[in-house]
Amino acid sequence: FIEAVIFDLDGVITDTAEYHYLAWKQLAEELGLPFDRQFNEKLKGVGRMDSLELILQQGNKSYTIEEKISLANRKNDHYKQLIQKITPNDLLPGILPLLKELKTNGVKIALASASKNAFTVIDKLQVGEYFDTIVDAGKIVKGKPDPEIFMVAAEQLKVPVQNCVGIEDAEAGIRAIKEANMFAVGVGNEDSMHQADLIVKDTNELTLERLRENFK
Ligand code: B16
Ligand code: MG
Repeated sequence: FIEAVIFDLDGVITDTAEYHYLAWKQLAEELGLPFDRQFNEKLKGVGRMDSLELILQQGNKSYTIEEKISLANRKNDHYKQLIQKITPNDLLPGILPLLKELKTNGVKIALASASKNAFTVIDKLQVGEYFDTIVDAGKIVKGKPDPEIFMVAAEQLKVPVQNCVGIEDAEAGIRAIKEANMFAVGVGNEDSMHQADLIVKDTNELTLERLRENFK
C-alpha cells in the first residue's frame, strides 16, 4: 500500500525550470556562449555544477575550479533574484488538492529536489506545512540518476522503499526512483518517461485514487 509520496520540485510542484533557464541564459550571454531552450532541456533535474559543466563545454575555454565556483555562484545570484517573484499561484495545477488529499488520508509527504534553493521555493509557494520532510540537497553526494536522494527521503520518513511513490518530470529522476526500488510516476511525454510505472501528461491528473489504482 502507498505509505508515502516523494515529490520532485522543479517540473512537478512548480515550474522553476523557466527561472533556471533565464538565469543560465544570462550567465551564458555574459560568457559569450550559445544557450537556448532546447539546450536547457538537458539541465532539468541536473545539479548546479554539472549543469555549468555542460554549458562550458559549448565553448573551448578552460576554467579553474575557483572560476567555476564563482560562475555557479553568479548564476545562483541571478536565480535567487528571479525566485523572489514566486507566489502560491505558481503551484502547478492539481498539486495543492493532491497535497491536501494525501495529508487527509495519512499518506506521508517528502521533497527530493536537487535544488539547494528548494527551501526558499517551498516557502514562497506556502506549502511547507504539507511536507513531513525535505531532503537537504547540500547533503546529497550523488545527484540524480543516482537513487541516493530518494533513499534518504524514505529513510527520513521511516517508510520502506516498496511503500513509496516517487513523482518526477525528468528522465534522470525516473531512473533514480526506479534504482531506489520505488514506484515511479512520470509527468510529461512518454518518450522521456519509458521507465516510469505510470505516466500522466499533466499534474492535474495526479490524484490519490489514480496512484492507488496503478500502484504495485
Ligand atoms: P540549484 P529538481 C533541479 O531541481 C533543477 O531541475 C535543475 O535544473 C537545477 O540545476 C537543480 O535543481 C539544482 O538547482 O541550482 O537551485 O541548486 O528538478 O531536482 O527539483
Ligand atoms: Mg524536476
